[in-house]
Amino acid sequence: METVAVVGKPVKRKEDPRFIQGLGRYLDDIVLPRMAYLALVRSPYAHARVRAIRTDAALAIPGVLAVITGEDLEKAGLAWMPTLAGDRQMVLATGKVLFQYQEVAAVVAETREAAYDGAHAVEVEYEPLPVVVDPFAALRPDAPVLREDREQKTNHIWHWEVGDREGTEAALRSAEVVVKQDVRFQRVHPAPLEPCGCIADYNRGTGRLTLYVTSQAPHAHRTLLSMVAGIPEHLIRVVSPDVGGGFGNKVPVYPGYVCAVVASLKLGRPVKWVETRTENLTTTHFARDYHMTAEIAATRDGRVRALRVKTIADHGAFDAQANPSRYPAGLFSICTGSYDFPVAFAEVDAVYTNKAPGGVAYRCSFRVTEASYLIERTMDVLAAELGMDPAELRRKNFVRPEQFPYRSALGWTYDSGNYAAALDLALEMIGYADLRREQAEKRRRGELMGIGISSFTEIVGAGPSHSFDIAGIKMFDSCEIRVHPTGKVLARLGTRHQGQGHETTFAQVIAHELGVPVEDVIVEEGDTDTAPYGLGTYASRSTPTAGGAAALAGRRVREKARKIAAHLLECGEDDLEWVDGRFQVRGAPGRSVGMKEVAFAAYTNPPPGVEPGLEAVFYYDPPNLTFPFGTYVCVVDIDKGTSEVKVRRFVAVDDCGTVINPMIVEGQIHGGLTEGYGIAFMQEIAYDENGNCLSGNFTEYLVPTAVEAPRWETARTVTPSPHHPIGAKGVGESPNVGSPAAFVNAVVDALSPLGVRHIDMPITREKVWRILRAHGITG
Ligand code: PCD
Repeated sequence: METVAVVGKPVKRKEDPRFIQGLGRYLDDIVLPRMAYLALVRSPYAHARVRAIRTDAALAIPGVLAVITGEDLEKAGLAWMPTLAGDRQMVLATGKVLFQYQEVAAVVAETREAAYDGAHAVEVEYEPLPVVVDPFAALRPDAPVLREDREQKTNHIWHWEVGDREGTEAALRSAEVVVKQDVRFQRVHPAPLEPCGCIADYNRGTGRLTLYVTSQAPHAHRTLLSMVAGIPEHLIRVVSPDVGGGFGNKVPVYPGYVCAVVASLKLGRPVKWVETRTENLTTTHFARDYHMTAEIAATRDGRVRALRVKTIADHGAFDAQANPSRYPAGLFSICTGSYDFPVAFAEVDAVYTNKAPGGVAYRCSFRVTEASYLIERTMDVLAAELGMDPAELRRKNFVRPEQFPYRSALGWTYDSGNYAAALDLALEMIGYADLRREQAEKRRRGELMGIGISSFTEIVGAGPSHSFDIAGIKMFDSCEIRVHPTGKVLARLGTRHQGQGHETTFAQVIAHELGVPVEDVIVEEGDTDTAPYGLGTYASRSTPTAGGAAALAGRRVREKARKIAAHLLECGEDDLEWVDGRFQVRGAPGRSVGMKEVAFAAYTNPPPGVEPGLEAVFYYDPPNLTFPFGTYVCVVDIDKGTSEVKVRRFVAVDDCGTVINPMIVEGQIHGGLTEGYGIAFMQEIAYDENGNCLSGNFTEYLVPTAVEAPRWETARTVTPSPHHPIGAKGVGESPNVGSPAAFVNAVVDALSPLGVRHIDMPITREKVWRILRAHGITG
């Protein structure tokens, strides 16, 4: 079937036949000749001085080839690596360890088993030191200084602020109503099903290093590796094979990668390192861990006048957040959300503790989830204070459609939006008025039912080069299109999907622009030897950036195709119109050619003076970010006997502008809502007072399955981005950004007759039980 106008169609995912047949090629599927394995020795202590490391017993184990320690790396100048946040992180411990399971030594062996046996046989002498797990305690003057390597002798890392401090303060002082709420976003983890890993393959013959790695950003990894290890960039090839979920976890560079590279350089053999689930949960990047306080000033009749936010950010042992350079707290300043605050001020202080480093944007455009949760939670606190319906309060304060492009008090220019439309649709779908009546009735009978609303605004598509870079590299993205003589198309992009469906959606965009069937376009990502330079896939940036590049590269191909078409149709270029995916002579619908004929002519019969071939590359630097939004409504019933919170209904109305593939977008929403559900009710990376991680596997860190997940009801409104080439905004993160507040607001609403105003996540059954028991409702 010839499908041409394919943007907006639920095209089946081109990648799925290989995935559902088990024919995907993930990192651990790759086995190279003479490949050795690497395992890491990790610290059992959260804070300790390393007195000695003895490797003889490990080296005596059959099959063990080498043991690498921090001292060895020091000689190569690689004991520490720079982080994206401008800090540095130990690759292997030198002097001391700063968090439990920190990397202490690496053992390389002929087999994976021997590598692990070797790792167990490395003897490390530790001298335990006092542990600091609480960031507030870490800031006290008597707290032990964790990072002795830094000049600054405190655990405070940095202070960041934005907005109008005095103006906000004045508005708070003179306000008719002020609410203040402490809100914690607990430490969570992206926990992709496939953990992180790599194979470093240094070839002494060619001098080339190939790094196969579970990477969301292969080009950035190549450049960073070249800068850190001093290997010329053209001698490095980074290949990110099929990736089994990224969720931000596969953006950073981890010590295991560096160790594998060093081992391969040392041995001249390929070296594979794949982490275990426990290593993934306890050492690769966590997310969130923000302790926030919000204050809203408002009028009695519910008009917001000011927002003030103060945050303590727990960064663990190293400041290793993956953020664009200029934004130490990511895009947290989107915390005014969907509301027209005349003035606002936000500040964040980052702190070291004896916990794993990170601060990755887990399904979140760099701290947007924290911001969105905070404002959506606090708006409900304000509604409760005013005795106002939370939907009404939101509607009253929304940025109105005619205000776009809207400049927020904290400096963002929102591209487009219609917040009331999404709210109205969601309320209508869920039957809001009836639910409130039902709730009133149930309350009279002492039953606990709650309705929670979240009208979030996202900010995705990092980003415009005027403000976005990572380690100096501007955050554009790219697409290269080659049209073969028979009209079939190969497209390569600088992004790297991990399950999102780019092989389908970008093929749709390109097919649409070229007027070819979507089946005829193959999309490749992830190999730095072939793909054009791009910054990768995270922060819902692929559609806003590479998606724009795909459309514009397609149009660039079409510009050349027009010359060839004019030659074939023996007319002037200006006489041609682009109609239904074909070049047609104006006023003569019978005379037309499609891309297939043009492509053949490009190689067999190009017009005089026109270069043969038909290809184009486009590096797209977006003028602005895109601002997807939506309203989620959740209905819960709480069982007073068991303390179970049952999500009865969940309606999600999303607006991501032009939709490329509605089926894929729907899948993205389901996935993100399920993750949001896990965060709201089940998950926390927790530590005891000695810094022992209590959430090191899937029996302690719970991942929702189809059994727990509620039934999602989805719908959409469409407000195109005015600046994106096809009007699309990102969407992958929205459900994770918007949903936690909807869940929590619903539970708090259910318990509000008991005087409950806020509950921190995860809302476990135990937490609910404690509240019910305190009110004598349950035994
Ligand atoms: N789309 C469409 N339309 C529109 C938009 C969108 O269709 N309008 C689609 C596209 O194309 C793709 C998807 O959808 O396919 C998505 O997109 P976006 O939003 O743009 O995004 P991206 O960039 O692509 O991706 C990223 C995201 C993120 S960020 C995350 S986390 C997650 C999500 O994505 N991850 C994941 N989703 C997912 N899925 C899967 N399957 N897997 C994964 O891993 Mo970060 O920052 O990284 O944390």
